[in-house]
Amino acid sequence: MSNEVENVKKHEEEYSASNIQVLEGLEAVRKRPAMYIGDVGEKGLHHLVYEVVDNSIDEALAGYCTHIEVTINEDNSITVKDNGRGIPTDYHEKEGKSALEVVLTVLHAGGKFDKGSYKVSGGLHGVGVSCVNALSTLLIAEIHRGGKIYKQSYSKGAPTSSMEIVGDCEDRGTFITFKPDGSIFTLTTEYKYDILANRLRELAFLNKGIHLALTDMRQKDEEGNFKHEEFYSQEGLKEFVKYLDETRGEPIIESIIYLDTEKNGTPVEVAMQYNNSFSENVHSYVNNINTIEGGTHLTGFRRALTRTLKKYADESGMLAKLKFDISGDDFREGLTAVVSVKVAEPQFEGQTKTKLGNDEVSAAVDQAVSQALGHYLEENPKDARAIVQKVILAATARHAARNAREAVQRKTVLSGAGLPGKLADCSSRDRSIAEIFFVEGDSAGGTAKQGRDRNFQAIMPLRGKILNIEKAQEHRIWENEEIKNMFIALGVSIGTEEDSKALNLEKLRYDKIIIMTDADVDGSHIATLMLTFFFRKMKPLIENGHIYIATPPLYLVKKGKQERYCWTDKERDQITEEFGSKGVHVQRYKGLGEMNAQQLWETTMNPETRILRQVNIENAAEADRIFSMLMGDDVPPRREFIEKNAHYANIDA
Ligand code: 0RA
Repeated sequence: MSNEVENVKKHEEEYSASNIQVLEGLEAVRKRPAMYIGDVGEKGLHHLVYEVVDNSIDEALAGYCTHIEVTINEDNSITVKDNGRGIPTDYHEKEGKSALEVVLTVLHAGGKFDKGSYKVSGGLHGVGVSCVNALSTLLIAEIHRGGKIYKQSYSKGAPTSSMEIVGDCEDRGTFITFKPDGSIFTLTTEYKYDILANRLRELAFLNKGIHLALTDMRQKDEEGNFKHEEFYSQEGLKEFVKYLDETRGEPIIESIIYLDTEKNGTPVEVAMQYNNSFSENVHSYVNNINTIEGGTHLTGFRRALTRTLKKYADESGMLAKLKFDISGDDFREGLTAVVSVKVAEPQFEGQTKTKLGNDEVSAAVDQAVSQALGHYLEENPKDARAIVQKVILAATARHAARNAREAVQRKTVLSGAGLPGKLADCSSRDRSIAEIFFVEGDSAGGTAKQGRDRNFQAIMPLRGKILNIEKAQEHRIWENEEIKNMFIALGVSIGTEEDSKALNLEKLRYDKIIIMTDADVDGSHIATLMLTFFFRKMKPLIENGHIYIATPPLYLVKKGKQERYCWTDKERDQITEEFGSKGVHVQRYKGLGEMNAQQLWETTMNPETRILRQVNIENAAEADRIFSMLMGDDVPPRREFIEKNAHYANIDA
């Protein structure tokens, strides 16, 4: 028996004191799980996996690990394997137990006693594996280290066995299997392959050279192989930008502008590409966390981009004929870019704690980008001219858009009156209870008006398809009646000339904004157009959880006087069976219009009985890609996608 294990055994009897303290720590996690992992819904459930994977990523970034494998087991437990050094198993004096047990039972213990390396990864909440342990009915840790295999089991954060040597090995690494506690994750304990795949793909792009893999033991193909994908990126963000741009317009420059460097001790990696689309597609990360609120790294990037391009444009003389000035936005139209920095002690600010506050990072990114972009422009004059031409085009279009936008702005900001004629407003002025339904078509709009509770529900019918934001130029957007009406009805105003992306939610008139369309291909297309609009032009509405999708039922199953609505084929079959198949009539609802006001209220609008899906952006980069694909020129994949996916993939509605 090795010394390490002897030590552990010796100290097992004197467990109690420190152990109780530790358990109290993890008890807090079980009592208020949302405080530690964000929420106990689908997001939190998946967050457990990220928490474990992040530790393996740290091990890889420290240079000790090359492969990380995630498996969704048949029972929805998860196994994460890596080939790192393995969590230390030796006896830990201060805590009176093995280091493994410390890592698994002490909050934030993760890399505490590994002073040499600084933790750059670590999930958004950075709480460590002990949290995962606390929230699992079973956790098994298997460590391959120093030729031995160590194993220990836990339940709800407490060990249910002592650490034992169970065999010999030649490899090294950490295997963690955990089963999330259904009494905590009451909404769902079912893992979604796509959510995990998207995060692992993102991690592969963000950490070039690491092999990641995902296997789903619940899904087998005809040949008996489990669903499996590998994620690996040799070129990091360069490939990330390529991937994001696959679904967008045509690139206007020869190659992706790329840099991977370190400035003042801050690792900075940036990739960028211009294409002929009209939207900005810039994503930023700090320590592998998507900083959706931006921060100093993004400020540094923008400043460098604007200054360097402006300087080049001025010197080229291309701006001589321009009669109006260029704004910062113009430099980013059609830009796809990813900015990733690693910061030793990140300060996260903002509503969702995804805004980097560290001042020093701004200069680091600025310097790195100015240098690399400056060189690129000098060495590629043809591309440089193409970019400047694109910027001039953007400035011209913006100039044309200004009047149109300001007209909308004046109307929304200055006049309390003048709500759109088509809006049937609710009587309550209490925003916290008020809802607005955007309804497909005038006829369904009429039914909804009759069926609603007019006290708190407003109805706004939309005629036909709304403008495709993805393909329209800015001024067309602000001139569009339907879109103007939406802004006016919602009461929000758009930002100033300098920051047309800022959205003022202070005057938002409704807490819930509900998209209600038919449950068919056309309906989901319209819903997607609406979501694209919110995503591109009113993102804070999504980020703050104001956007919902109504789900009308698919079927009405009737037998005599009995009637039941069904939302899935499975439900329909169940109810049909329950009713006994004789004399059962199944009605398929193709559109909202097939229901009368009472039915629409009962099934789709009544807060007591309806099913609302809240739209959130789980993964902004992936959402961007999907919206570009759905709304872009490349029609075949869109068709296929819409037909296959009723639920808007990662836009986790
Ligand atoms: C603490 C210290 C060391 C490694 C780890 C933790 C570690 C944790 C996890 C979690 C998943 N995979 C992991 N791999 C390693 C340093 C070990 C040493 O100095 O040998």
